[in-house]
Amino acid sequence: MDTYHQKLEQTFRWFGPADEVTLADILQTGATGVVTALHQIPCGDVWTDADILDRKEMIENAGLKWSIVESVNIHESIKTGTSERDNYIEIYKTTLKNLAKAGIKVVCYNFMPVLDWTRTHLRYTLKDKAEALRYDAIALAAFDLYILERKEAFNEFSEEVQNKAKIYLSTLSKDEVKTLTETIMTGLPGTDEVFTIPEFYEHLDKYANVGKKELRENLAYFLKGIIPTAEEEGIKMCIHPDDPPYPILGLPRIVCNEEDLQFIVDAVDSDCNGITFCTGSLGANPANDLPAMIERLGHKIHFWHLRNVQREENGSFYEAPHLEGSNSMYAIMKAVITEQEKRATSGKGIVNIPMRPDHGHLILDDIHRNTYPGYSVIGRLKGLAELRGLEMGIRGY
Ligand code: DNO
Ligand code: MN
Repeated sequence: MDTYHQKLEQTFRWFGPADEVTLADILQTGATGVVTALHQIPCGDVWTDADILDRKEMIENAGLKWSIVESVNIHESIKTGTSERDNYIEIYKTTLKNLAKAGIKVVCYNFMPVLDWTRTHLRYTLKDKAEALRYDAIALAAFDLYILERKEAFNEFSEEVQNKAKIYLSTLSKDEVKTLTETIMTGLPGTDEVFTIPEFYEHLDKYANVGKKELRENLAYFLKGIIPTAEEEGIKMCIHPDDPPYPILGLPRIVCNEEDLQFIVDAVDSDCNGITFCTGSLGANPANDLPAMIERLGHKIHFWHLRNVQREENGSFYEAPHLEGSNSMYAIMKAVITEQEKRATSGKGIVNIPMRPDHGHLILDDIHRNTYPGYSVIGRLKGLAELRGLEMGIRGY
């Protein structure tokens, strides 16, 4: 096949046998690849050959391919830089070796302290009655100031935001306060983990001396530890950006913009030290010029997360339809295709880089399924179908 005519590899995230979305459903979306992880294994434990092969066989028996691991999560000791980190880095390397043995060679991870991605609302109703994930900066401030009661927060938010947050909180019922708390305190995707406030404070304490500089150093230390193994095994590591792309709840964030991504790829200069380019996460910051970032960092991108957000006031946003919202998916897709063509010409890098529609709305019968937040089936299928058409339209065939 002419390499110029290679399409992006279309993938779909699956949370494993516990997911309401089945592999048979995924096959019908037209995706050929599955993005999954062994969510049942606690963070910091090794992924054994047997467990990996079992999952791989399950996926292949359904007529699909396990294209990417998302994520092999990073133990908190690595992020905070404690003495146990070397042990956890060794475990991480063993997992990478075991994945390589099974032929799984792209691994997504993130370096967000304590919480993974954060939202304040999981069922925000749009005009067409679809339900979307939303991050309301005032609701987050209300939680931080008056529910978590974090002292430093009073120096971090302007008086205007503090007032708005107080008013916002006064409109909530007891149940709504509980829902807001649980939504923000949700831990790793694919688990039912929700932190209590005392548990969250325990974690927060561990970051007392870890600011942006230290967190960057700890990420560089981790990369120096694992990238040589990734190179030996032919594994492409790709870091997922922080979501939202700015510090929250007193925790530092270091994967928010081009400068951060450049620091990361420079920390260890290797093709195996790469990026998951998530347009939804990075796109929540209006200063991120996504097509320009793709042009400059493209050669380090091993995985595309394509989705859109509608930015609102004060850093709030909601997840918009894939082709609408604040970022031009047309301009993004053009930049993606340009990167592919560069690779096809130079012969360097995977040409049909995997993409997934990332999140989707709750639409039609999605409402009746108990899927993980953001990971509906019909909503994501709609996003995938739109992106597939956009790609084909831009290519002209
Ligand atoms: C957000 C989503 C998340 C993401 C993980 C990265 O944009 O893609 O579910 O996959 O936080 O490891
Ligand atoms: Mn993403």
